Amino acid sequence: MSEPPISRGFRGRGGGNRNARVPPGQHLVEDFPVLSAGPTPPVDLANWRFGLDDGETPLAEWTWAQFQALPQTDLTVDIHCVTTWSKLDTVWRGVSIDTLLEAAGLSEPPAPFVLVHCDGGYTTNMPAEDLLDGKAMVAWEYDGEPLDPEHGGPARLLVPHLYFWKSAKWVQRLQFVDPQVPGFWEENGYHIYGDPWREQRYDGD
Ligand SMILES: Nc1nc2c(c(=O)[nH]1)N[C@H]1C(S)=C(S)[C@@H](COP(=O)(O)O)O[C@H]1N2
Ligand SMILES: [Mo]
Repeated sequence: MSEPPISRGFRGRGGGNRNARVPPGQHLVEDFPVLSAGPTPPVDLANWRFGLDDGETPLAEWTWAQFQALPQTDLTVDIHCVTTWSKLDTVWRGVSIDTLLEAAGLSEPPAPFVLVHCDGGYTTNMPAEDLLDGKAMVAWEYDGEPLDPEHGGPARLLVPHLYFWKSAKWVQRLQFVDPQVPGFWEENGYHIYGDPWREQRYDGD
C-alpha cells in the first residue's frame, strides 16, 4: 500500500505521518551506517579528557570519571546524514552542553561560534546557540549500551537538528571562537551551517 504524497503545506509532526519526519532528499534506514573520514582511534579511558576553551584559555576540563559524574540527559532524536540516510528515534545518553557550561561556571557561551576538535584531527563548526537549550549533548551511550568506537565511543557530540557530519565522533574539545571557523567538511565544500530541513548540503545551497 502506498502512502499519500506529501504536500508542501503543514502536515503536523509525528502522529503516524512518517514522511513528515524525513527531510527533503533523505530516505529512512533501519541499520546504523558508519561514516568516518579516517581510522577509529583506540579507546583509552584512563587518558580521556574533554575540555572547553576559548582558543587560549582552558575554561574547563573533565576526566572520564568526572564526566560520568555530571548530571545526565537522555535524548531520543532523528538523525540525518548528508549522504541521504535518515534514522528515526535514535536513543542517546550523555551530558547536555547546557550542563557542561553550567559545570564550567559559564552563564553563557564565551563566544558566538564553536569549533569542535576530535581525536584524529576531525573538526566541525556551528553557532554556539545551536548547542544550547537541550538541543545538543556529548553522548557516551547509544540504545542503552556504551557507544560503539566506530560510532564515536567513548563519546561523541550529538547535534541532531543539523546534518550528522556536525555530530563529531571521538570529541575532545569545544573551542569557542569569533569569527566562525569552518571545520573539515565545511572547508571541503559542505555547507557552513547544514540544516537538513533547508537541504543545506553544499556551500551555496
Ligand atoms: N571525528 C569524526 N567525526 C565524524 C566523522 C568523522 O569522519 N570523524 N564523520 C561525520 C559524518 S560525515 C557523519 S555522517 C557521522 C557518521 O556517524 P556514524 O558513523 O556514527 O554513523 O559522523 C560525523 N562525525
Ligand atoms: Mo555524513
